[in-house]
Amino acid sequence: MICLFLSIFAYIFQSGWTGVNERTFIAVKPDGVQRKLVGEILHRFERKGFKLVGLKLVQASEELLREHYWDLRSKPFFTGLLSYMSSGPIVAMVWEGLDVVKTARKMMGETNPADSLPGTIRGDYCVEVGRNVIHGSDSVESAQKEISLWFHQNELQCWENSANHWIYN
Ligand code: DAT
Ligand code: MG
Repeated sequence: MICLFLSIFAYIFQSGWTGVNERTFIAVKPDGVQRKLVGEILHRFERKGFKLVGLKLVQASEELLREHYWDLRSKPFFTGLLSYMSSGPIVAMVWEGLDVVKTARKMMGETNPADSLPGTIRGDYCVEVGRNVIHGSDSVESAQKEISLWFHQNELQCWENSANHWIYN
């Protein structure tokens, strides 16, 4: 019930989610799906203690990808980025938890896998910037925009995590 109320509040006032209810948009890119990294990536976020609230396998349209990467439209790699991102299915996810946006970025590593530390997803599973297997929102504001771009409100689940008492004090 509280979850439903927060959901309606966040939707109407576009206030986003804060504290333990912060949300981020994570996507396993087509190379991550092809290379069978979906389970491993899900596993890392689950084990960390974040809560999964949305999950789907999608073939992204060019229109959606253009909007998703609109800030990068003037970059020389933009066209290549769109064709890479539309080259196969993507696993789109929404994860929830305290500081999830910043923490997910740390778990992912740097944009260029060569700069990513071992132990991060990009540090462990990829080599080139143009095939860096995962996307994660870079701020709470972009998370809000990306979640509403990739998911309908009714695709996000409100559920009580029975492990919450063991994750938050
Ligand atoms: P991030 O995905 O870490 O948020 P970004 O938003 O700057 O990085 O760029 C989006 C994606 O664009 C990135 O994951 C891979 C691609 N990209 C970025 N810089 C690139 C480059 N110099 N050459 C090729 N692709 C690049
Ligand atoms: Mg980015």
